[in-house]
Amino acid sequence: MAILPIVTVPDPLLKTVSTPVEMVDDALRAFMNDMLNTMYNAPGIGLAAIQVGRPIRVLVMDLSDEQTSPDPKYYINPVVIWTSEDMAVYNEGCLSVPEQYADIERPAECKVTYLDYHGAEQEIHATGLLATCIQHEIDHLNGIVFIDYISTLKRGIAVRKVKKLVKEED
Ligand code: GNR
Ligand code: NI
Repeated sequence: MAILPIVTVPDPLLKTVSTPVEMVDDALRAFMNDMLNTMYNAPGIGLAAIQVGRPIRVLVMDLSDEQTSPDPKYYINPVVIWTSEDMAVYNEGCLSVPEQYADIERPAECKVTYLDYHGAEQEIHATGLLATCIQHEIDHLNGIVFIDYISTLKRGIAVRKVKKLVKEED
């Protein structure tokens, strides 16, 4: 299993609208496991394929804490079919915007349809952190990063800090 390089802002790849997956096969499953490995290594709780440079509508997630056993989740071609009227605020971060955080308001609950690891159709009613995280990840599939919701001034500061961080890495 590989650890893939993570794309960071302001890479224009992150603005890409990703394309639906046509077939859930072993090659896709191997890629999704590379994504999970990359996510665990970072570490993070979710990852969209575009964050490792592949513009396809695939997400992986694991919301288990360090105490409990791993709980990897795979979401292929996810579609939000319902959102609650009540909203929730969460202090979000993103592996593509390392070390930057902002309070983001989103629907507190949502229903999502998707294909699972085996290509079977599924539907979930997400609440709490799952609702926040899955909306954050589906935003990535549509070329949206959480800092797109904050002021232009704050976004500029965040992007500048990430550029500096990335530059100091090499
Ligand atoms: O690891 C992550 N943590 C997180 C925290 C609050 C809201 C969303 C997230 S997702 C993020 C990983 C990531 O960048 N996924 O796209
Ligand atoms: Ni993210």
